Amino acid sequence: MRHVVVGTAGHIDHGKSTLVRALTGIDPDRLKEEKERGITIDIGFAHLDLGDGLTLGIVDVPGHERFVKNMLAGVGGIDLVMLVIAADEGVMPQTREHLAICQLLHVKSGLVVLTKADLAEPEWLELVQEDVRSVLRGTFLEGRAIVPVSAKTGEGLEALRAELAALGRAVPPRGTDATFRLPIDRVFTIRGFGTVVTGTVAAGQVVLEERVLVYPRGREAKVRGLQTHGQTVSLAVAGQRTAVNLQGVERAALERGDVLSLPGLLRPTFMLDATCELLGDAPAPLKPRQRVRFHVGTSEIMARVHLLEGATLEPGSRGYVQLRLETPVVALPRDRYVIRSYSPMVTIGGGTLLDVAPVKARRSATLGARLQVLERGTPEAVVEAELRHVGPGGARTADLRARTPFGPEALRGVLADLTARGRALLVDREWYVHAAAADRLRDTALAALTAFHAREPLKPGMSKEELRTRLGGIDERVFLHLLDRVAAAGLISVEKDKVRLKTHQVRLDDRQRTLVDRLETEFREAGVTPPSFDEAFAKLGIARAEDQALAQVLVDERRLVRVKEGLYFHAEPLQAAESRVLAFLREQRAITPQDVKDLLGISRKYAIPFMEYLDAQRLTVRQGDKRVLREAPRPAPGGRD
Ligand SMILES: Nc1nc2c(ncn2[C@@H]2O[C@H](COP(=O)(O)OP(=O)(O)O)[C@@H](O)[C@H]2O)c(=O)[nH]1
Ligand SMILES: [Mg+2]
Repeated sequence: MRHVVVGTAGHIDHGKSTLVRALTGIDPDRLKEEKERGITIDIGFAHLDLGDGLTLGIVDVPGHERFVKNMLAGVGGIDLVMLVIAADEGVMPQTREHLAICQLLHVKSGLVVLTKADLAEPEWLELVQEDVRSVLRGTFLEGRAIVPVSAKTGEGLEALRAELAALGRAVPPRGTDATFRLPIDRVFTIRGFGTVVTGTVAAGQVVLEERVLVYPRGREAKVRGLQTHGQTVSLAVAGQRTAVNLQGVERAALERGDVLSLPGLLRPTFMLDATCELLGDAPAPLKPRQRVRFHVGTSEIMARVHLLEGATLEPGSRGYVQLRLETPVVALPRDRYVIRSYSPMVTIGGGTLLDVAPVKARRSATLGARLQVLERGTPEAVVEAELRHVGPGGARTADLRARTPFGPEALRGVLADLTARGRALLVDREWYVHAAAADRLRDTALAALTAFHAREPLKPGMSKEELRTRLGGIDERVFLHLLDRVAAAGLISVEKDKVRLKTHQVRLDDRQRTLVDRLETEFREAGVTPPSFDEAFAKLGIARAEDQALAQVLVDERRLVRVKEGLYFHAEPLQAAESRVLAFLREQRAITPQDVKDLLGISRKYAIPFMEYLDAQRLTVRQGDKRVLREAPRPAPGGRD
C-alpha cells in the first residue's frame, strides 16, 4: 500500500475545490460558510484510490490572500502539489505566492492543472501555457506536466489521474526510522467518542492504544481510535492523512499548530537557529530583529528574526538567523519553515531549521562553523557537533533524539561509530559525553587536585563531592565515569570518598610525627571516655593552629573515629567496646543504656553517643529504650521488613 498526500495550490476562484470534487466525488468545502459563500476559507480533505494499492490523500487549500495562513497549515505535509491555474485568467498573485511557499517548503514534485479549459480557445490555451512555463522556470515544477482540464465537461480528468498516478508512484517511500510526529490541523469532538485531531503523519507511525503527548503544552493522552481516509485502522504511518481519537484530553486544551508525538521525544523551544532565504521578490530587505509570522508544521507564531550574518538580508540572498518566538514550538532540525511579513501579510522567505535548542546567539566564528556543520555535515559530524555543544554534562540518547533529525536506528549507529572512534564516551546507559569535553574535565580535575594538595598538604585527598563541585557540579554518573577513566590512566587514586593525585602523599616531619603520636597515645589511653580535641591540645600544650590541624591526620588515617560531632574515639578501644556490647547482646538479646554504662564503666555522656553510633553502623536497632542486634535483612512476604 502506498499513501501519498497531494495538495492543491493557486489563486482564488481558479477551480481548486471544483477540481477536487470532480476527481474524488468529495466536496472539500465542509464549512457552512464556505458552502454559502462559495469560497474556501479553511483547508478541506478528500481522497482518491488510484488502484494498484496507491491512495492519494488530498488537501484542498484556500486561495484567498487573507487565508494564506490556513493554506500553510495544509501544505506542510504534502508530497505533491497540483498548482491550479484557471485557463481564462492565467497566472495571478496567489499563483506565485503559493508556488513560492511550496518551493520554500521543499515540496518535491507536482504538476500544473490548467482548469476551466472549456472557457479558453486553443490559441489562448497555448499562450497561457507559454506564460506558465516561464513562471515555473527555475522552480521545482520546471519541466513538469501542464494538464488542461475542465471540471465542467470532464475533459482532461483521465489524463490528470494518469499523471497523478505516475507522480504518486515515483514519490520515494518515507523512511520508517523516525520520531512519530503529526502536526495537528483540525481539532473537533464527535459525540460518543470525544476529542479527535487530524493531520498528515509527518514521520514515524502511531498505533492504537499508544500513549501520546500533545506538544508543546505537554498533554498526555491515549490513542483510542485511528482512521485514515474514512477507514478504521490500527496503525497510521508517515504520509497518511489521519484522524486520531484521543482519550484523556479535552478539545479545549488542543489547537491547530500543536504536534502529536510520543512522550519525552520533543522539547518545546522559544528559539531556533536556521538558514533563511529571502525571496527574490520580497518587498524589502530583512532588517535585524524584524517581527514576522513564522510558520512550521501547522503552526503560526509571531517571531523576531535575529540576523547572524550581515547588516540586513537582501531579497534573493540567504544567511543564518536565530528566530526568537513569542510562544514555544516543537520542531526538529531539517524541518522547513516559511516567514511572512507582519504587514502587509505576504510570504517573504523561509529556510531550514538547524538547531532546535540553541542558546541566545551572539555572532561568532564558532557559531557560524557550527551552523555549517548542522546544515551540511554528515550524520556523524552533526551528532558530534551536538555532543560538543552540550559539553561536560553530556547528552542522553533521548536528548539527541529531540535535537537531531535522526531516527532511533540511525542515531544508534552514529553513536556506536563515534564511541568506537573515541570521539564520544559512553558514561552510562544511553548517556554520552564528547571526548574533548571529557578531556577538559580531566584537566580541570587534575588542576583542582594539584591546587588542593598544595593548600592542604596534610590531607590525604579531596572529597569527591568537593571535586564534583569544582567541575561545575556535573552529573554524578558523568563524574564517576570520569574518575574511573582518570584513575585507569594512572593519574589519580580514589579511596573511599577521597580523591588524590597519584603522586601525592601526606608527609610529616619528625616534629609533626611526634605530635601526632602523642595525640594518638592520649586518645588510646583515654579509651571509651576520650577527651575533646581542645582538652587534648591543652593537656599536651599543642597551641599553634597548624599543629592542631594535625589531629585531622589521625582522622584521615582512621586511627580516630568520629562517634558524633566533636566526639572521637580511638579505633582500638572503640573496637573492643563494640565487641563487648555485641557479645552481651548475643547472650542477653537486648541491652539498655544502664547495661552499657555498667558494662563499660562509663557515664551517659559517652554511653548514649556510643549506642547511637552502633545503630548508625547498622549493628543494632533501637526498640523502645533498648537495643537489639540488627538481623540481616531478609525479604518478608508482602515486601515489608
Ligand atoms: N466553466 C468552468 N467553471 C469552473 C470550472 N472549475 C471551476 N469552475 C467555477 O469556478 C468557480 C470557482 O471554483 P472553485 O472550485 O470554488 O475555485 P477555488 O477558489 O480555486 O476553489 C466556481 O464558480 C466554479 O463553478 C471549470 O472547469 N469550468
Ligand atoms: Mg476552493
